[in-house]
Amino acid sequence: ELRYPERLNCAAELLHGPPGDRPVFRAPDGTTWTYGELRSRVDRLAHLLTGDLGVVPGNRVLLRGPTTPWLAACWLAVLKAGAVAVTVLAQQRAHELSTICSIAEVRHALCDVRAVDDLAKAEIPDLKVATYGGDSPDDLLNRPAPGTPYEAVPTAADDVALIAFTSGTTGRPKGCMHFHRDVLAIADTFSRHVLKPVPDDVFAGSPPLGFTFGLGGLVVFPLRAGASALLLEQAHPRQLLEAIAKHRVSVLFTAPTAYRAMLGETAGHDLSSLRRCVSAGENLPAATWNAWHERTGLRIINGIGATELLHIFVSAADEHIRPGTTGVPVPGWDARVQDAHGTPLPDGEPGLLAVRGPVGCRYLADPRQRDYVRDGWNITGDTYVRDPDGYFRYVARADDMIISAGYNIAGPEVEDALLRHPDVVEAAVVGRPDEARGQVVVAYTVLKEGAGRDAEALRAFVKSELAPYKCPREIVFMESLPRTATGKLQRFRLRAPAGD
Ligand code: 3SK
Repeated sequence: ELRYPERLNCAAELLHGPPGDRPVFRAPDGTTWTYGELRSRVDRLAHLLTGDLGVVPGNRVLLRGPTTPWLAACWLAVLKAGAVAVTVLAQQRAHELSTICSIAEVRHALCDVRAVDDLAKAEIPDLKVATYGGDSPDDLLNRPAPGTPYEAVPTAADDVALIAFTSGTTGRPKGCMHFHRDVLAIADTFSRHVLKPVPDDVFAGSPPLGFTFGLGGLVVFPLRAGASALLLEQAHPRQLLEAIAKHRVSVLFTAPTAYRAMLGETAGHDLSSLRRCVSAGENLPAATWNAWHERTGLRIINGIGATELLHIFVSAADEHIRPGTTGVPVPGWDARVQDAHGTPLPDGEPGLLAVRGPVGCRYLADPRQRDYVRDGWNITGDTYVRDPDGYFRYVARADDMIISAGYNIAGPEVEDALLRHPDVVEAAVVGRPDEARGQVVVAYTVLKEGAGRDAEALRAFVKSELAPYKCPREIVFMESLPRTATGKLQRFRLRAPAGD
């Protein structure tokens, strides 16, 4: 069981450990910050926040900007000052920012000078914005500030440290409140027991800090281990490959689609520094796991996490990995499969994944809390099967099951089959309403550059891999698939009738 003191400031806790001359953040241009430099920059920022900007403990502070050491330092300073970080995504526009600020009652913002336009257009009453990274004397980093240490606000372990917004794959954003102890708990469960980082590790990856997958993987886990992180403003697959080779990255966090996209481009890139590859954010198809293993010799650590629960709660590493499954509950977490009434189901039967552990879902002023937490279990909205050996196998998002002529068809199983075809780069399979069959299976695919669009050949391939009733009735070729800002597939947009 995890035990934290009653008074706990997670930012102070993450910052205090390693020697001052150890590297902590790296940028693509070679700039390196040491732990000592980070500590003094965070303290300077905390003085400015609580002095010039008038932030007091409990205030919610919006953070917006590309993934840089300064964004990470601002996040730590907000928490060290006892305020609450609301980190948003670069892709979120004025309207979304207004909604988030209204739900979270945000009155202060720290914004990278390059990302201020949308914030300026947003309608946010009484918002005080301070930019960082610019030339103006008004810019936060150019203002005079005490060079003295800033004493961390002695927050309670269960004071709110951050509010992470999720819109899932559709709907009004929900703000998930997380405590100071939650931030340490994700490091002391998944990172400590599954990832097992060492101080010489160099972390890098594509998820932004506004997505808790990235916050954990690029800030919380490296700091808790006394390691360092390369923070990339641009992290498309090719840039990731270049960065891994150039900066000797050893721990990689990215999503299944990025692993798949990197596969086509690994030639000529030295990946010998990599020792850990983590995949989450979406289901990792077995085809992608196998292809990555064949190409690199590395075994991807698959995981399922949720913004509601801050990070990963089912996973496996090393010899415990079973390709095609997500893994087992991370030490400290409990998981089961249950029916819609909350009754546990026997192994082998698909049902709703329910989890409980050191972090729970706490939506800010949102009635959907009642649906997510039932009888102390968090219901993630995923359909899973628990195998007799205790491994959890992803089936589909609960609302992504297709029922066609009485057959239950899991879209991801058909996607996995399509991805085994050498020409297919991405696939999304949905049900389309049909008078005779209830629904029919439709596949949306993205092909490798130069591959011929032969739907019949692809259908024949799927029929050779799966029972024929699972074969898509129609195959639609796309240039790209619709995704959320965090890279999750928006199946609802594919299900919508044309023109929506
Ligand atoms: O969305 C997810 O699957 C996820 C994974 C890891 C950590 C956090 C999140 C939200």
